[in-house]
Amino acid sequence: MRNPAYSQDADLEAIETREWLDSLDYVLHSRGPARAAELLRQLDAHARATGQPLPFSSNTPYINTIPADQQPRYPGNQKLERRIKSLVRWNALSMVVQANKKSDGIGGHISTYASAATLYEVGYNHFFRGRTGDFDGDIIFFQGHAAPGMYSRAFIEGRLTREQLGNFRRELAAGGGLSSYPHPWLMPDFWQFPTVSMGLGPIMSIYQARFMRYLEDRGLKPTSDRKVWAFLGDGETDEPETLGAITLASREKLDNLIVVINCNLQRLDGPVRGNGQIIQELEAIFRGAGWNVIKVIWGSDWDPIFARDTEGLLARRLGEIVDGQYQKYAVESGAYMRQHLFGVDPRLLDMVRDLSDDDLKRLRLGGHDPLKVYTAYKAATAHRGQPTVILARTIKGYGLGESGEGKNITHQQKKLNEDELRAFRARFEIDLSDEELATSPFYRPSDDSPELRYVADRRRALGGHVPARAAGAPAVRANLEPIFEEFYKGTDDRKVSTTMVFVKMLAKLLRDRDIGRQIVPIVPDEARTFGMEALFRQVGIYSHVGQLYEPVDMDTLLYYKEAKDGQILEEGITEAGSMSSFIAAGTAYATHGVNTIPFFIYYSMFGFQRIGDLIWAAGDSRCRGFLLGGTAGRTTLAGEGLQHQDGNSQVMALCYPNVLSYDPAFAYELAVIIQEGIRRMYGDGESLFYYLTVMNEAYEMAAMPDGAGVREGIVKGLYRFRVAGNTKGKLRAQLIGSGAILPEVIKAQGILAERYGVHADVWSATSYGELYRDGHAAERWNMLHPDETPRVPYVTRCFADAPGPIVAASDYLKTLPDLIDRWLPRPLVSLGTDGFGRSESRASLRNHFEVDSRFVTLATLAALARDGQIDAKVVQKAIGDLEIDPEKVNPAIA
Ligand SMILES: Cc1ncc(C[n+]2csc(CCOP(=O)(O)OP(=O)(O)O)c2C)c(N)n1
Ligand SMILES: [Mg+2]
Repeated sequence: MRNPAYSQDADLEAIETREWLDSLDYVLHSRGPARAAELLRQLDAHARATGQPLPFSSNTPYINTIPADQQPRYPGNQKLERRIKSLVRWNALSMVVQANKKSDGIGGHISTYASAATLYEVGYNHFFRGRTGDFDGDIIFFQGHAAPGMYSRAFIEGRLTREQLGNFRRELAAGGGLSSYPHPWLMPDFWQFPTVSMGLGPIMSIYQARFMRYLEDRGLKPTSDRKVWAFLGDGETDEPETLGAITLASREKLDNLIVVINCNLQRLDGPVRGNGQIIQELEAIFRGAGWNVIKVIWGSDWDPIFARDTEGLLARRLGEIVDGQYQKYAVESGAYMRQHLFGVDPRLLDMVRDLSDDDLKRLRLGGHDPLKVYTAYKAATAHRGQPTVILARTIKGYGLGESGEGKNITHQQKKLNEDELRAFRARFEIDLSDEELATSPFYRPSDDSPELRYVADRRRALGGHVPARAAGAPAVRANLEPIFEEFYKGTDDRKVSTTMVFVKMLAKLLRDRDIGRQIVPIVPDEARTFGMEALFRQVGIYSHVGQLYEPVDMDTLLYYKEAKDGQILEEGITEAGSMSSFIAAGTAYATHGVNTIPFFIYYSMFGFQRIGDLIWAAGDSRCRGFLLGGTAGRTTLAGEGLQHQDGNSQVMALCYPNVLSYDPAFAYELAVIIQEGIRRMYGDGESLFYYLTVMNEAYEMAAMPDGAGVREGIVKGLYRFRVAGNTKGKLRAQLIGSGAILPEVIKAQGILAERYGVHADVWSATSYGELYRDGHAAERWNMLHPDETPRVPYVTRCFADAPGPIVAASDYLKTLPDLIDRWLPRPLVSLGTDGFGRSESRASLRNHFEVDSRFVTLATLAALARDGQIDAKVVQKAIGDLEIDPEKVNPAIA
């Protein structure tokens, strides 16, 4: 350990330091902090102008940002609040202990909440505002692993029953249970945001705070002082999503955002930064990014010690100690701390001479001291012009004593033996007898006890309970037929892509008098890729400050227009950020009582594959809206190569229970699906969202075929697009195509008829996913209802009387068409794009992946031969005629 008095010229240096400090004190007192800051700035500039290499640091000393003499008075009854906090602590612990007694291995976390209890309780008693008639309440992202504490709080507030608490992590138990973590999907009246996949809460909170500004600036909500609070772990800051968007928050001056990082210096396996200091690291990052940083490191017990530190020795000493060592102090005795922390310098020892070893052991950290936490929260809520991060130091497993406080295993701690429970009871003064303790029962005093009356009073004063998820916003007009009608007609010989069609639809929706204002277009720097630049001018790009510069293209029609009431969220190159905006907009009906309709269009390969976990969180959040995978398809995107060519997303989308995924080929399909989506999500209020792939290949848009069942089929996932020219012919087949591969299938229909006398019907499969879900739903129902008339899957009904082999071609993995195989009358032949992409032309790619009209033709002939309807020689000859190389490489492994 280094001795702070290391210099030989220590005395001289001390005098010199004193002189400088005195000068600074003089300026501070006589001229104020602004002048002092200006002098420091000039000193720094002067020193740097000499060319000397001066180290840069954006750190402040390892002490509290707000000094003790600037603390406000604590407004609450600290004694009662401590009692309440102890009750919440007890029941949180009891929930986990009981759950694991009943069912070994059911899991749960004790130590996260144990370290964060004060951070939450000060919030519950003084800051977190609930929803009232004219105020929507604060928005709080709770740390996922602290969930037992929130349930316990809700129990004390009388919102949850003993039975519910007893069924923590047993959601399927009789009487209902509580989900392990915050899940709006599972507890839609309680949780607002899913946070437990680490890193997602922080990034979602930033975009939520920005979306609130967007709603206000666009006049969709009146301006308010609602706050977004985000609670996270210090280990969680290693996730790229946690820190990846913090400059957005400072750039946008989001002073409605307060992030509280519980710096217990530990994560799951051990210390977050054993050999460093996570608080200092985070301080530098956030200060560098332009945030207001408030460090809450030391509790009030330390104030008198710091008062003796006139030379800054203690602050310096504390700044030298690495986190692994701090953790050691948390588990060691006071004597150890005296010897190792203070013992390096007699002057430091002198500062604590009147404290016993027990006193030293009991010195509280900032994050466990309500006054320090209150001080930080108060300053954060009053701060203007910047977001605030509070770095609060705590001990993981605080109060668990020998059994877990500060231990490396504490994160996994789920059980406490009787001695440990007794120690906990004593420490937090819980009124339970020894006999009672054995079962670690839930404990709640009567409603008219001083504690519960206080709780009720505080919550009433703050507007009601949190967390609480409200549902509902006024429904959106369901009939959008006039907007979409024009797309039912074909384009004759004009070639357009489905992306162009989509952009046109979006432009029309934006212009609509009724719902135009509610549309939220979101792009991650790809608007030009999708030909959306006309929208820049039409509705503007959102910017809280408007446009402070003259855009270079000002003299053009489609200039880059930023505006305070701009409607497009142009997020820059961040799919994760865009998705967070999508979630904010798609859940605004619950968070803000406003039905905003997000359309997030992106390079399809960078969606499910890259930000799948955020899409999962959107599902959990009961999000609504449209995801559009642009430039989709493995062979549709020419020239780009394997990083961009998406043959995956339609398959991946299937994993998301409330995502409806479609691969439309024509404008009318897109029109029907979007209309249906708006009706279901915003008319009927269903909690689902859509994934639509749109392509950049231009071809003629067919007109919507006449006939009943086409619209229904588009929505259900399959309909007959075109019947064979000759349905009486001997050789028949059924061809299924989807998306940009449908035109290839239509072409194959012609080749088969003209050259091989095979008369095929063509089907458009808009959604294999929906067909798969429908098929399984029918099967399941039949299994459970053996004596009733069996249900027949929709796809089975479609092909009931359809003759000939069934061949499907898709721009996605073969597994996608294979999904419906079991419900077909004959085995499906599927063509798809398994394998890595290539930089090539569309035609070469479709040859390589074997999905063009030639391969659809060949596959059909091969299937007819398989069924004994034609001779193998015909197939052999076709291979030559179609110029197919039978020895070509297998694309699936190439
Ligand atoms: C994306 C993700 N990866 C891993 C985990 C598993 N996990 C749960 S808690 C935890 C450690 C949390 O440490 P920290 O953020 O410091 O929180 P603390 O409990 O210390 O407050 C880990 C790794 C997770 N929940 N999410
Ligand atoms: Mg931690």
